Amino acid sequence: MAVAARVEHQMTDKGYVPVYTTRIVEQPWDDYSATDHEVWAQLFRRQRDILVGRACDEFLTAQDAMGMTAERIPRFTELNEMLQRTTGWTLIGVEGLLPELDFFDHLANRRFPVTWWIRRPDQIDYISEPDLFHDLFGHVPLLMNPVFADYMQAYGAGGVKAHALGPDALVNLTRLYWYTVEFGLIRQHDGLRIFGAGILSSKGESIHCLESAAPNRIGFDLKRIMRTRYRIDTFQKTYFVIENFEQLFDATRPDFAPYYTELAEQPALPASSVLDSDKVYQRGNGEGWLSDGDV
Ligand code: HBI
Ligand code: FE
Repeated sequence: MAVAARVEHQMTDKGYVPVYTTRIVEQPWDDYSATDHEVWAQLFRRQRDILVGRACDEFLTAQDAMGMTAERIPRFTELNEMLQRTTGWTLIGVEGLLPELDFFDHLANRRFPVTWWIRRPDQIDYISEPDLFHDLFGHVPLLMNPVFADYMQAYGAGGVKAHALGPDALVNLTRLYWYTVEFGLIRQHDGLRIFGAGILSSKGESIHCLESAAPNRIGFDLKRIMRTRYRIDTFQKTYFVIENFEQLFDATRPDFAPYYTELAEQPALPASSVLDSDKVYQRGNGEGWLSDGDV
């Protein structure tokens, strides 16, 4: 296992939490052990099997184009050559979660922080914090898509502004990231597909989000999302569905400040709520649409 003194713990009002450094680290590629590469290989094969027909075409195509394979943990330097040629993003190595303002500032400058270490074999099915597999496998391929790449930068710029406005604005904006970049679905010509990295890096949720009758699948609506609470400890109760990546980028064109003011007057919505104004999508998998009767 590649190791470094990466985590310290600190007692806060949220309990005993890990605190990471904000420094940028060079990926210690030569230090990855055979076990690290095996964990990558196992996760990579398992997810690719599940994601054909479930992940959006843009994701699968980009992942292949980047040369990500099960064989070995990718080198950031190699992925960066490809990203530079396409959308101009740069991956930077980090120890783990960054303070929000640091994170937003990187995105606003087209730098995507990637955790350098990979989970242990006993954490294959679940890890509560982002590791290299989540960050690289889940987030990086779509940075090759020009429209999604611009959306990520716009989100970062919006984050820097929200941070200056205060904690309530930040709560609203963070929900947007959660319900799009992490847990978003997209409607493709043949049915609903996944584009959110939190789903793409999870075996259970990749199946649940499309095939379970339990969660809501609701049309993307910016202010609706900004009002909606989310769960970090179970599968999502609601997924929001975009029609295409342009819709996502277009939503970030306006200044969000008036939205935050408007939303401050309204109560937050529970994660599982459905409103009369919601566009509700039927459950769909790679085989196309299912009618109400099939659910
Ligand atoms: N830091 N490295 C890293 N990766 C994230 O996804 C991340 C973060 N810091 C904050 C954060 N995400 C969330 O607060 C998002 O809402 C932006
Ligand atoms: Fe993530």
